[in-house]
Amino acid sequence: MATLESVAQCVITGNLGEIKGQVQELIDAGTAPLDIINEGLIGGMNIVGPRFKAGEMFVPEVLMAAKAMGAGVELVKPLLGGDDMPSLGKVVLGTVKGDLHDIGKNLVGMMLESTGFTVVNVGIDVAPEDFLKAAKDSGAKIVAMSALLTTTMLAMKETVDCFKEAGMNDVKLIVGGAPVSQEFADEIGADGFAPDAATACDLCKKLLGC
Ligand code: B1M
Repeated sequence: MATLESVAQCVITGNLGEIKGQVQELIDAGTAPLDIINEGLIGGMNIVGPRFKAGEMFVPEVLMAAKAMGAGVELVKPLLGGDDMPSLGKVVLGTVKGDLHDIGKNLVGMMLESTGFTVVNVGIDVAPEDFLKAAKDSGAKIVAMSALLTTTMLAMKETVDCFKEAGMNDVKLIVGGAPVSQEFADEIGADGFAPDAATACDLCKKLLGC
């Protein structure tokens, strides 16, 4: 019999084969859609994040967990009024100009969505002006940048400068990616650094006071 705990377990183990049946069973039994999301699906992802951070889970497993979570969310979403779908806030996410690496960035996006943020994924090779436009258009209060090359880290500083010049000081700019460090973030005037996807979620929550 499906329970909120067994749905959480399907997320943790990335069990794409079973999660839809389990979520449907809960829906048919009259379980509140928000409970399925908060206690079942997000509940599972709340276990995955810290395990990934602690090195107890690896990238493929986290991707499977995020996929399973997505499959569950798809079933529950139509049952929620648009306004009921909980969102902690909007985050613009992209890989900086000149950089085509997107595996880590997408992982951060999936984890942010799983945590409850609305993610505006602007893709790869994103110029500073395009980050700025996306933040203005979406009203996001956080812009998260990813860079995997030492050479493209410089585009992070260009983006920070671009926001400063535009007077967009209420938008928090955060950075991450293998060559990036807290020291570098401080040096370029970014508002935060996250070494991994789980920490990126914690950082966004902290910056928005969630
Ligand atoms: Co490239 N590549 N690559 N590559 N590539 C690296 C990064 C490199 C370290 C390999 C090496 O030489 N050892 C090296 C960079 C050297 C350097 O500058 N220090 C390198 C190079 C040189 C290049 C090319 C220049 C190679 C060439 O063409 N001569 C070229 C550049 C293309 C370009 O971008 N303009 C290139 C191309 C490619 C591929 C296209 C083949 C492919 C990318 C495919 C894709 O992304 N769709 C690729 C890959 C796969 C890699 C490696 C092997 C793996 C990267 C990865 O996906 N890691 C990488 C070597 C390595 O890291 N072992 C390498 C897994 C991913 C989950 O981790 O992205 O670090 P990561 O994300 C983590 C955290 O960093 C953090 O959270 C994630 C999850 O925990 N995080 C954030 C990431 N973004 C964040 C944003 C945040 C917060 C946290 O916002 C706040």
